[in-house]
Amino acid sequence: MLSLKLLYNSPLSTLVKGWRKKRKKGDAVTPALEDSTLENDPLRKEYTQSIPEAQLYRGVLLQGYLVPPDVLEGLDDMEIRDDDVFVITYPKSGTTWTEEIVSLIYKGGDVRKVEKELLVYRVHHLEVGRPFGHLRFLRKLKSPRLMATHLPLPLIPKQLKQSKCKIIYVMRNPKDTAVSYYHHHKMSTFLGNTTDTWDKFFEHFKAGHLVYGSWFDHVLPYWEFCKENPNNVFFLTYEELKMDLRGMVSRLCDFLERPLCPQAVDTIVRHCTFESMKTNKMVNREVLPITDLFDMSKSKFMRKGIIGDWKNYFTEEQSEAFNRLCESRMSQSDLQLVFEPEDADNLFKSFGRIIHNHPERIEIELAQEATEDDEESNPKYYEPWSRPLQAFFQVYLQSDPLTLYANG
Ligand code: PPS
Repeated sequence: MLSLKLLYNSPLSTLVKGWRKKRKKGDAVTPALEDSTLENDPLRKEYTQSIPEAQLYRGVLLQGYLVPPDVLEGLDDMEIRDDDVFVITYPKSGTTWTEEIVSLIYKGGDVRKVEKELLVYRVHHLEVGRPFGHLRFLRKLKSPRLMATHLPLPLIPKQLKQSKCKIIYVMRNPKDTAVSYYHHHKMSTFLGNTTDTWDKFFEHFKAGHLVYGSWFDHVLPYWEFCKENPNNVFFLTYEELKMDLRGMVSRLCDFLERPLCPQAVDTIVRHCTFESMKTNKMVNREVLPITDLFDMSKSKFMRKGIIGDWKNYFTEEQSEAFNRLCESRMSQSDLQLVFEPEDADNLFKSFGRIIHNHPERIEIELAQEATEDDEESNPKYYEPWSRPLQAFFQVYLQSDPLTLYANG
């Protein structure tokens, strides 16, 4: 059994750290605390100081434990295979959930094949791994490789952006993501087991200080990337998994070109409910090759698993301030966010998907548009590709731009 304390805070750490070459200004990876701009930003500095061995990879803050700099430096040129599968997320967006589903799809829905193997050995993290030889390990994996990353789009391997391999991007509404990430910071040794209050954490999230950076900088480029590559990038939301797990598992089977019989899909659905995953030691992080990654007395990894928990944390002012931030950061985007289970339910009933501008949804919308008598006086549905018009609707016509639906 390995321990982070042993790896990073004992004489053994000189091996791990000493082996890391001294990095200088201009390198792709540098110690985050050497960033001179921190001096002008005390709040960001405070957060950066709270992350053990924090590092900057091309300007994006990353944890220091178990993210070896040589891996980051080798990622650009990593070879990607056409049959690789990647799950990509901003942290706390439904990574584990999607990984377990994908892993089971590749095992033909046979849960016996995952009962005794930890998820971390079935779906491999791109940038988080063993302190030595992680890239080599990934290179040696047999196909099809199932992998996951939290890296923002500009930082993923170059070939991954051009490859035919399958990418599943999972988004969760940023308010619930923030709350889940807050608890994750409390429980995670590699994030410093923060004792910050929610109010302080919220300020960091809003300002984009956190490990892996700003939620908006993560999600929005991937959304555009998905629209440019609809055949090999599937954009999925946590809320969609929550509303219709069966439907989304079936869609994932289609996307991955791994058809399964209805019984196998049912088995995956039963296995991947929150209740089932919460007690499943192969996924709930209670058993891990490194023993002290998480302090489960602070929070459980499988914590609540719901849409809308943010309402138990955000004050009204925080919620409004965050809505304004969404408006300003997303006014040019047609990406749909859903913060309430009821809204998710309504969208699902109307379209079978939450994501606006998803190819499936465009078809339904176009059909509905065709039946509108007077489109101009009732701008309920806008042409998904008409960005300026849409931005206008979002900003000026909607009482709550976050539901992204005009009134009426
Ligand atoms: S991580 O650390 O980035 O890999 O975390 P990630 O797996 O992305 O997200 C963890 C949150 O997902 C919830 N989760 C689920 N919710 C519903 N159903 C299922 N099956 C499920 N599996 C994981 C998990 O509880 C975390 O959310 P919160 O809100 O903290 O409960």
